[in-house]
Amino acid sequence: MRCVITFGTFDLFHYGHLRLLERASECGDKLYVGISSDAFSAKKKGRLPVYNEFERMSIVSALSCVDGVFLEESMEAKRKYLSEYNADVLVMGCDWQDKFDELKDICDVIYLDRTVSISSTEIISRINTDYKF
Ligand code: C2G
Repeated sequence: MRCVITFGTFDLFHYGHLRLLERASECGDKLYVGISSDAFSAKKKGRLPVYNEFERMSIVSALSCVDGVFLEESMEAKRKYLSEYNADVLVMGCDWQDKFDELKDICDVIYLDRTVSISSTEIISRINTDYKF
């Protein structure tokens, strides 16, 4: 049973997130997703996500390609999570290219192409410019 893990904030869930998760699930038999906690997201992005951690976990865990979710509390805790799940593969988008290669001693590390011209930040700016009522 090949276990795949990926991590992310997955705020304002969008098509780029979906494509990443679907392709990650094709890298193995089970896919578990570490959802950044609100506190970790605020530290990483300098602001709280629009959707809180409960909402983001609920949305991602509802996807047919996802077998489970857990809270990701820090960037440094990856090795712990990967060991706890006995993960065979870590999959991340290429904006993280080479950033997690030090984990190659415990699992394969795959970086997938990002989906262009969509991001949570892009969605917020589109709303601010085109949907200001
Ligand atoms: N992603 C993508 N295409 C996009 C946007 C995001 O493929 N247009 C991918 C990212 O590369 C990442 C995943 O979707 O692998 C989640 O993206 P974010 O929610 O932005 O997550 P991030 O802030 O990169 O958090 O410990 C790692 C971090 O938790 C990753």
